This record gives sequence, structure tokens and C-alpha cells, in this order.
Amino acid sequence: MLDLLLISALLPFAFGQEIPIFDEPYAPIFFDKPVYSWTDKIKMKIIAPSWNSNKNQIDSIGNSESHSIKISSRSHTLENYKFTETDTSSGVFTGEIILTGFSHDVDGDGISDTNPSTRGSGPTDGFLQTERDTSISVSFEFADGVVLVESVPINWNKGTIEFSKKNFYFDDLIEIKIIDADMNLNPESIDRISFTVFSDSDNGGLLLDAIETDENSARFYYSIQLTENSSSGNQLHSQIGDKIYVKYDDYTLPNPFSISDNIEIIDTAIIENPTAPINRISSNPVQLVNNLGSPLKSITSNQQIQIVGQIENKQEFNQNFIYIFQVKNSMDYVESISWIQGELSGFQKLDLSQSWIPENPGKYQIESFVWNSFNDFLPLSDSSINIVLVE
Ligand SMILES: [Ca+2]
Ligand SMILES: [Ca+2]
Ligand SMILES: [Ca+2]
Ligand SMILES: [Ca+2]
Repeated sequence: MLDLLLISALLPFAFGQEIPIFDEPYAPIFFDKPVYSWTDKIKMKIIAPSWNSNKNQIDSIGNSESHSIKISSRSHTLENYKFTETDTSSGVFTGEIILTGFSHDVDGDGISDTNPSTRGSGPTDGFLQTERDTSISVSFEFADGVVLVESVPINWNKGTIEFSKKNFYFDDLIEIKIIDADMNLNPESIDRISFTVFSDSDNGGLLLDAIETDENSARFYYSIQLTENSSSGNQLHSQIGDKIYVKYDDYTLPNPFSISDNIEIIDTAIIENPTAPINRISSNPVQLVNNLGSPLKSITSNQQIQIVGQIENKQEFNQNFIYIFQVKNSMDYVESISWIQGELSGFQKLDLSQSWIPENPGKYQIESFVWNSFNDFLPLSDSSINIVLVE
């Protein structure tokens, strides 16, 4: 048998061979994929020109006890399965079957999601039960006592889930893609996979069904959008700066996982602020006023004055800020520093003031800065500098 298999593997494609040469069997068996999942469709092809017995009609092979085609998993077999010629005189014979796996719960709800069954006589109506980590063998008794065998592995696969990008803006359409060949439970209809999507602002998020892109793709897509309101439908509650998450539980895992194992498959993305940090807040130059709020024309030492700054949020979203006043004397020595921490709502304007008593006459420099936080010191506005003369 090993010799025969080697010969069949080494022989090149050839057509038009009319008389079977039984000691040089030429009937290689081909599969349309190198490996299958447990509920795949398998398309098979046998090149057997000598079985093109009538050049004017479609011949068939395999459906007789004497020269049978058998398709087997470890514990189930389709006997005498018919393959038919692709054309009246091609000498190429094809058949297909659908694997039906075994009884298994693929989504953790306690209910099996498969319909294992072995039936059919060919060329396209066959169903075959299979196990995980096995192979499907196709054998054809090409000539009396000459049996050709070819086999192909069956595996489960670890699924993948991903956002279409790593960074989104709030108004973007957010696409989610799941690939798991094991969840193409029916290769002739559209399947679905349940997944969850959630955000830092809404840990509960949404439970959704990704939909297979076509009957036999094993690729599942879904699109969501973000909302400032509560999550519902395909709208996830979130805000700028959030991380968002998608999660799918894979209950069909390959070796070395056991058949009853499941794991969470997760991807994340960031909701980015479309405004560059330096443009998020505008800051007007500071003004010096007296305690009644009137602008000062001149300043004398030991007079209490108010330094007033004004900032404005240039975005429609809330923005945290730290506003810093700093006063330096003519020696470049910092005489006073203070800050105000807060949050601006969308497009909000805010006046900020700080009192200061210059002790000595001289030239002072008043600086103001706007940062996002003391953690990463991101400037949200250009800094401003005022020179003040104290008499
Ligand atoms: Ca024919
Ligand atoms: Ca289930
Ligand atoms: Ca499908
Ligand atoms: Ca899987």
C-alpha cells in the first residue's frame, strides 16, 4: 500500500490515458484544502481517465461494491460513495461531503449546537460525523485489489477577534472581525458568533452576534458606533480617551487544549481625541486687576493685586486641566507659583484668578501654563508671558 501511495503522489497530472494499467495505477485523490475543521465541506477529486468508459456521457465511479469509494473518519464511514465525471469525457471525477462533527456546546449555554449525522450516497449529498484531531480518509478501489487511499487532517482552531483599527475617533464606524473556522457550523448557511463589546465607561457593554460574511467563509463581521447616551442596539456608550474591548469565548480549541476547555479571546482599541493637545484649550494673556476687578494702570509694591487668566475649551467634550500661574523677579527667581485644577465642559469659558502682593519694586515676569495633568504634563495651550513693572 505504501508503494502505491508513493507512486500516486509522484505521478504528474495527465489526461487522455484510456486503458487502465493496473500495475501502474493512476488515480490520485485531491482535496480542496490541506486541512479542515469539524463541520467543513470537503470537495474531492479523483483523476481516473481509465474510468471514462463512455466518451459521450458523464460516467460515475465509487458506487459499486466491486470498486467502491469509502470516505471515513475515525469511527464513521460512507460506503460506495458516488463521484461523477466533471464532463462527458474529462476522466476527472468529483464528489463532496459535509462534515457534521460531534455533539458539542460551542457557546457555553449548555446546549449542543451540532447535528452529527452520517448519511448520503454521493456525489454531493453526503454527511459524515467526525471527531476532533483526526483525519478523513478517501479510498477508491481503482482496479481489482488495487485500493488508493488519501487522507487529510481535521483540527479545531483558536479563533481571532479584532477591531479594524487600533485607534478610532468618536464618530467612526467601528468594525469588528472574528475568524474561527470551527464556527462555520453549516457550510451552506450563514452562521453567527456571539461576542461582547464594552468600554471603560460601560463595563457591561453590549452582547452582539457577528454574522458570517457568506455561507462558507468562517469570517464573522459586525459594526458598532459610539454614543454619549446609554448603550443599546449597536451603539456603545463611551467617551474620548476610553479603551474599548471586544471579547469572544472560544469553546472549540485545538490541542493541547481539551475538548471541554474554553478561553476568552480579546482585542482592544483606543478612542482618540481628534484635536491635537495644544489646540484643546485657548488661553488669553493674564490681566492685572485690583480687588474690585478694575484693571490696574500702575502697580506699587506691597499692593494686593489679582492676576486673572481666561481659558476656553475648544472642543465639544469635557476636558480636564491644570492652570498654573508663575511669577518671576528680574533675577529669574520664582517668587510665587500656584495652580488651579478642574474640568471644562464643552466650549466652556472660565476666568481664573490668583492674588499676589509684590514685595519690592522691579520688573516681574508673569507666566501662565495649561496642562492636562501632573502625570504627563501635556500642554493644552500655548503658554503666555507678561512683563510687569512694579513701582
Ligand atoms: Ca465519460
Ligand atoms: Ca450551545
Ligand atoms: Ca456557514
Ligand atoms: Ca475555535
